[in-house]
Amino acid sequence: MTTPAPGLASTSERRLILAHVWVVVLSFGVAAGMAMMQALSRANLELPYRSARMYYMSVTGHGVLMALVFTTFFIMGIGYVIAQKETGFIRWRKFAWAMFWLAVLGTALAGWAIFTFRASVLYTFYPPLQAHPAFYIGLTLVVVGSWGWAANMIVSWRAARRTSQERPVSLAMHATTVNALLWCLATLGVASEMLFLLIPWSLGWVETVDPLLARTLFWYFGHPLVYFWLLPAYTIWYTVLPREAGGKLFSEPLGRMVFILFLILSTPVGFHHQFQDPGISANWKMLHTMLTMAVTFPSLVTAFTVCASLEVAGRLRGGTGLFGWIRRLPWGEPFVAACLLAMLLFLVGGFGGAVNAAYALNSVVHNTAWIQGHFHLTVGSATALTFMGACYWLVPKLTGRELELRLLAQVQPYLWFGGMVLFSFTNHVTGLMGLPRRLFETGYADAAQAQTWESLTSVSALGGILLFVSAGFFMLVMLGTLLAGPRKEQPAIVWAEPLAEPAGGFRNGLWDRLGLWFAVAVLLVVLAYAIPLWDMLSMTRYGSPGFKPF
Ligand code: HAS
Ligand code: CU1
Repeated sequence: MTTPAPGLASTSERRLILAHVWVVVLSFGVAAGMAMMQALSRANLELPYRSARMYYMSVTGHGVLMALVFTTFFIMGIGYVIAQKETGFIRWRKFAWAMFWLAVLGTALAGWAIFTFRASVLYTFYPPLQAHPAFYIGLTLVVVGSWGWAANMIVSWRAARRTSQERPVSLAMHATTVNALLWCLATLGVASEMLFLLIPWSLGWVETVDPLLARTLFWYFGHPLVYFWLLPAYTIWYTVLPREAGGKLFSEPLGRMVFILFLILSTPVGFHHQFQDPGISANWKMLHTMLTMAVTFPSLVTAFTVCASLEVAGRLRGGTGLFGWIRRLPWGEPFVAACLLAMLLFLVGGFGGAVNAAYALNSVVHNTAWIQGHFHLTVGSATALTFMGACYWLVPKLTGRELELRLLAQVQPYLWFGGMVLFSFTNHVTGLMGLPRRLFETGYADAAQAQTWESLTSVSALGGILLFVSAGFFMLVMLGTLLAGPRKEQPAIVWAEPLAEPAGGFRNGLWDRLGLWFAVAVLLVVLAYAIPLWDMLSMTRYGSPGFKPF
């Protein structure tokens, strides 16, 4: 191992973080390859091996690897970086390794079930589609591994608090701890779904499963899951981007507030994925809608704060006039470009989210290609592109090696942006034209309606090709840097400075009381879920046997 950036982790700590990075890079590579096949398949191109069985296996593999594995391992890795910087070392190192290997084992089990065609149930694994028990047990192990990480973040936060009673922990530590708390609360839903419903059912201990209850427990988890993906991207936008772009963070207290609002508002909103489900009364759907509208607020504050920070950067770099500062931002820096382009795509994806959350509009877009357009702009861009950019920033610091193939790293975010524009925008439009999501055969035997969206599915496939090339560039840069980048001392990690000291100075304030806010979050969850869940458990329930159509 070479000398890392000053102040960054001992050799064994870097090994732990780099182990996470390896899983990130490899899972991303496999998932990106499958995505390309799917995009071409949906354009009805005759490919070798094209079949419904192959398609649903591939969509499951892509969804699980991208949404559950790539993201979770990145989030754990960056969390360790933050905790180590905050407190000087990573706590419970052996336990952290054990949790890492548990999550890897879980990924391997689920991967085996998927790639041997035993789990074509898509990443939301809705019953009555039924998978091999290894799939459910594997994913449960990934979650248990991530609980070990969450405990580590919370303990590190407490240690940092103890050493500095007066001054709050850094915004980065605050944010990663909030994300860990949010994760603990959210995963209760999926853990109960797995333990009480899906695992016993897949093992044959019970004959039937209640799809409505399972979906409800899934979405109790599924919505905060999207913020579990988003908050690390926001953490990077608040604490790394302003400085790398040459400026300062516009307001630190606003950042602290934003993460707390996510902690309390992320979970009690899951019914916005179930507007079209029977068995949940309109009143509860209404409450969840209102809370969904509320949870867009911290994102709007983020749009403002991050934009203001970028304006500071652009002006410090000599930008003038109304928009001159935008041109002055370092668009050629791979990390900065990835973040800026991710943000631009998220602007569109976020507003699409507000459309989804409106009941009447949801009935138009639900289960159409619009939804896959939406989530490729959010998790597929805001999150994934920011994480890729963060790898360009972080991996050289971890390895003490320069970024290899820098030109490819500079081009890669633009290719992703272009690919996503072609892919996601056309998916929004074809969705409005009635094209269902998750459909293998989009041609409907040349039906007239299907012909109207045909040219657009080809544009979307073209987007898929650009995304594939972009993913290939990312892989080459990462593998090159990890294995062969030229050795050179790297600058230390320094969080973005705030533009001005907060009024009243840097002191622990209301937003730093994580225990209090966690209690508020639990209370809101009970309010939003206790009665509808009780109703669901007490109504006459009709279970379903399992189905394995593919
Ligand atoms: Fe969503 C479905 C509502 C955000 C992910 N969402 C999904 C699914 C996924 C997903 C994966 O209400 C599909 C699930 C499935 O498979 O069935 N979503 C929302 C709302 C928001 C939202 C209201 N979603 C996300 C994020 C995700 C994500 C974030 C992942 C990371 N979503 C829904 C609904 C459904 C749904 C329904 C169900 C649909 C159905 O019927 O099935 C909001 O949180 C969004 C708020 C965001 C904004 C944008 C803020 C913009 C920022 C960027 C600033 C950029 C600047 C540019 C300033 C309001 C922060 C600066 C640049 C310069 C160059 C200067
Ligand atoms: Cu959601």
